[in-house]
Amino acid sequence: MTDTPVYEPPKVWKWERENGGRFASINRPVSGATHEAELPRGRHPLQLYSLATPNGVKVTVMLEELLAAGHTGAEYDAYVVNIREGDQFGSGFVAINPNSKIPALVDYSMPRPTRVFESGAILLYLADRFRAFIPDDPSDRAECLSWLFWQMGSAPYLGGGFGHFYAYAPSKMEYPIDRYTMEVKRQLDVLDKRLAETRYVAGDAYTIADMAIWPWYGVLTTGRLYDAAEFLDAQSYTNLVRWYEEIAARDPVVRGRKVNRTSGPLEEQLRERHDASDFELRTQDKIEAAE
Ligand SMILES: N[C@@H](CCC(=O)N[C@@H](CS)C(=O)NCC(=O)O)C(=O)O
Repeated sequence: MTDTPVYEPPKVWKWERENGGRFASINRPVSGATHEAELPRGRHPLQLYSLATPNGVKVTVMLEELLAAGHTGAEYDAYVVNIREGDQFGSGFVAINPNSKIPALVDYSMPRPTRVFESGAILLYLADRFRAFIPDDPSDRAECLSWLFWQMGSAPYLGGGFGHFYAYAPSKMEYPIDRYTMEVKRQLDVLDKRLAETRYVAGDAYTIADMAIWPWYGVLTTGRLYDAAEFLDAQSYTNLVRWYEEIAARDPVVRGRKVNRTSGPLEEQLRERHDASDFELRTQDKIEAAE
C-alpha cells in the first residue's frame, strides 16, 4: 500500500471552509436554511422538488410507472433543485426537508399538505397511497421492504464511500478506495446472486425495491455512475446486467430518467415536468431551438 501523509486529528475539529473535492463548497457542518426562497407550485396534487441523480430518478420513475399503470392521481409537477448552487438550503425547501437533500415531495391532495422526504420513504408513501408496486401479501411485502431498506442502508457505501473517494476526492487514496471497493463488490455480488434466483429483486413482480436499487447498482454496470464499470468489473455480474437491461427498456423508466435532468444530451433533459406532453414538447433541445 502507498503511504499517505499522516494526519493527527486535533482535540476539537474546526470547520475549514474549503477542504477541496467536488461539492466541498456546499458542504457545511450545520443544518438549516441559508437564505429565503419560496418553492414554486404547479397545478397537480403532487409537487416534486428534485434532480435526476440516482435518488431523484427513483421517484420520477415511480411517478411515471404509476401514471402508465393508469393512476391518474399521480400526475405531478417536478421542479429542479440545483444542489450545486445551494437551492437545497432555501427556506422553502428546508421546510419540506429539514435534511436539505433531494428528492422531496408534497402531496396537496391530503386533508393537510403532506411532505415526504428520503427517497425510500417517498417510494413507500406512493406505493401505499396507490396500492401499486408493493405486494399485498405480508410475506411478499416483507421481502420487498427488506430490499428497499437494504438499498437505503447500502447506497451510502456506494455513493458517500466508493463514489466519493474514487471520483470526487481531490486526490486518489488507496486505503479508502480499497475499503469501499471491497464493500461495493460484495454488494454487487449480493444482488447478482439474488437475481440469479428471481426475475426481479423482490420476486416475480416489479416493485419499488427494483426502482430504488436500479438507478444505483443497475446504472453502475453501464459506467454512467462514477465511470467505474471497468474498475469494478461490473459487467461480470451477469444477472444484474440482465435485470438492468430489462428495466432500462421500460417506457416509464425511459421517461422518468429524463425528468429534472440538467446534464447530458439535450433531448434527454426535461428539466421541469408539468404534463405528459412535456416529453414531446419541452425537452431542452426543443426549448433551445425555439429561443
Ligand atoms: N438518503 C437520502 C439521500 C439523498 C441525497 O443524498 N441527495 C443528494 C443528491 S443524490 C443531495 O441532495 N445532496 C445535496 C447535499 O448534500 O447538499 C435519500 O435517499 O433521499
